[in-house]
Amino acid sequence: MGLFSKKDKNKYLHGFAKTNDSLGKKLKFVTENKKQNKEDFMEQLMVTLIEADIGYRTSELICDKFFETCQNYYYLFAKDIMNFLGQTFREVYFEKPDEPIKENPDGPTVILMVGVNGSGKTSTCAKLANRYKADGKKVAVVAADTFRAGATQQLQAWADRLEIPCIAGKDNEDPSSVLVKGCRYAKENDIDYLICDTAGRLQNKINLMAELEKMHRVVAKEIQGAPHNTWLVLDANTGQNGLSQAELFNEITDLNGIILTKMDGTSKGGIIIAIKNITGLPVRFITVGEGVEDIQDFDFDMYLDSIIGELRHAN
Ligand SMILES: Nc1nc2c(ncn2[C@@H]2O[C@H](COP(=O)(O)OP(=O)(O)OP(=O)(O)O)[C@@H](O)[C@H]2O)c(=O)[nH]1
Ligand SMILES: [Mg+2]
Repeated sequence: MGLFSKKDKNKYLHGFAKTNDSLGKKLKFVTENKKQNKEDFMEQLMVTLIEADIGYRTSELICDKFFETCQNYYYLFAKDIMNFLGQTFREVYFEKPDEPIKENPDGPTVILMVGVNGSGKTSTCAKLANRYKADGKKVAVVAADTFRAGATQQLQAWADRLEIPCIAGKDNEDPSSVLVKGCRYAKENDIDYLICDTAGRLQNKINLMAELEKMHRVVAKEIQGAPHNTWLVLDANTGQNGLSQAELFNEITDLNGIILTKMDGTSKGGIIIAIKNITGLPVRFITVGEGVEDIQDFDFDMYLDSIIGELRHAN
């Protein structure tokens, strides 16, 4: 576990505590209930997975794969079942390997944050900015949410606290024009990471698609390959609705990652496996609180360990 300090590990456990409480404990109950027959077991497993927001399609896939492995054995201890389940989660998650996060070797790396209202875009911009700054990088944020009154001020306040530049426009200015300003500032000032906040307004698919397309087009003109990363910010508490959001945004724009927010408040951590399995999009980061440091890299093995680790190693 070299990647994580003990402090990080505790934070991780905190982020998945509720998922561990629900999914982990229910799986424990299902696997330790020895009186049931195979059909009952599989049914209970399916229900438990669906309740953890793994979704019907992905839960069915997990159950099928798991059943294939188990049928080769006459008797399995609860610990073995848990290990096979962990292995199945892993297989399903990594069916499509995670692409590494894109970096621009020749100038600013541009990150565009998109997502619906209140999902956590603005605060995640600040958390990411803080994180890159702590790594010694030059960071700036762009307030391209010109739609909601007060949105620019909100990002500006974070930027002031972090002592980083915030490039902003006027209320109702075209967000793409603010992005252009941000890109120009980044090039002129040798910025390493330009993190762009966008509006979370709910609008129809056609308008949203047109707006996101324009944003991509204008930044690509300013900086080669930009935006290098377009991340969908999803509130983990929204469950299966989050999965629909991921499918919709993935269809209408060129996403290459997900940031799952508010993991501290949900027991539905199974959504991570569903999103990856259905959309192929990797979870890049999770956020686990409102503080600027409450952001973690997503690490699948750490995640698995947080939810079913104890059960896999139990005697
Ligand atoms: N507990 C908890 N709260 C969070 C987390 N991330 C964001 N929040 C809170 O969620 C609320 C919305 O966050 P914002 O960052 O303003 O969300 P947004 O997507 O920018 O919202 P709009 O600009 O209105 O679309 C704020 O109160 C945040 O403090 C998290 O990881 N945990
Ligand atoms: Mg916002």
